[in-house]
Amino acid sequence: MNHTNVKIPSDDEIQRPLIERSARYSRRNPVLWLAISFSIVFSALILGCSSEAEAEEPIVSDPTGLERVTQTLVAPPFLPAHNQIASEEPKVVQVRLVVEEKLTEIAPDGTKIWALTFNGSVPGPMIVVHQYDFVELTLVNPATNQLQHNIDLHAATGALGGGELTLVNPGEEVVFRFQAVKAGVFVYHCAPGGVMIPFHVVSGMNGAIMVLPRDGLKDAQGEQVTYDRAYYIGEQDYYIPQDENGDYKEYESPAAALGDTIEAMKTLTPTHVVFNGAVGALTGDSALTANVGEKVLLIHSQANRDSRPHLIGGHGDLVWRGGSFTDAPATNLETWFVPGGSAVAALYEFKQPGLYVYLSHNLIEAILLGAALHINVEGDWDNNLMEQISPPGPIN
Ligand SMILES: [Cu+2]
Repeated sequence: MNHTNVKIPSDDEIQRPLIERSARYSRRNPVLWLAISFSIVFSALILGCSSEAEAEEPIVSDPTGLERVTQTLVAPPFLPAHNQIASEEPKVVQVRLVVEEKLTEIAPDGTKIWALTFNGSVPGPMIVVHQYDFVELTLVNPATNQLQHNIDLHAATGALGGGELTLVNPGEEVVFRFQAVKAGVFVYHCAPGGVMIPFHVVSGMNGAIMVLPRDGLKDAQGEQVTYDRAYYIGEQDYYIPQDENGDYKEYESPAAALGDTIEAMKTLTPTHVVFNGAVGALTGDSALTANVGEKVLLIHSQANRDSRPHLIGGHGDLVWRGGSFTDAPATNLETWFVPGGSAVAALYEFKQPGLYVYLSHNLIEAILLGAALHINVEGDWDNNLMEQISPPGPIN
């Protein structure tokens, strides 16, 4: 990509409009801040609808004056420690993503890919902030890597979602800040230009960020709803080149894999579709866990391709279609849709114990290509909800 004719704003230029707007909403005026908070809560109570509160003037502060916190990112399917409801004014949340190019096994048969990763995992770690927080992201590209990388965050506004301001060569790091003005779950991914964009994304270089409303999630009636657990499921389509015998090929480096992989990608037919990086990554001992009576938030991202998750034996009690927390969630869905390039959140309260399968309800992709995981749920069985009246036996 030619970056020479793209004007990259100076730090001063980035800050100026924020500082100008901050005159009204400065943290240095706690009384005003309290009044704003009250007006949002009051609107939500009166109107019973978060979207009305969202229609308020955006809260913009001078980010340089705000409290700074560091978020320790963790590998999916887990989320970093976070509060569901923000009790204070917006913060500057510092996160660090280190790019790792690593030969990674993606299936039990030993198939390997040069995974291009944020922090070593496919998908990259979930970032969690609240609406109007500032995310200050350090992107590190160690000298041991071969390729140029960057990050395009769908939660960010302007400059290719950060892609123009974050391009780093091996041996460089960059610090980048954006304000999370939209509430929802959003994909982020590497987008270094040209064919490298899909190549990096289908090599694993994508993740998600959750931007919670400051006063938490709301159900379809606008009532506050909280979750007991949250898991992040990143769906990944891989296109592994095959030799003349149909065996998957292995390469010396990501650059060596590029040509053949591009040809495999052009078929638009993935060889693997997996959750969290590898076939069976979240099954057996690595299955997700929950208890009967717990509300579990499942955040599902797909950076490149459409998907249709389904929880066998359960439902999407609340599904934030398209990932937006500003809109009221859909209710009681059997299967929901994740458009390629997005993340979607679904909440389910488990009613029965057992080993649940959560999969793509393209069942070919689920069973033959890998898009399935297990959730091990403990608790008491409710015969009223389901019971075998008589066991299998001879036909009368
Ligand atoms: Cu990259």
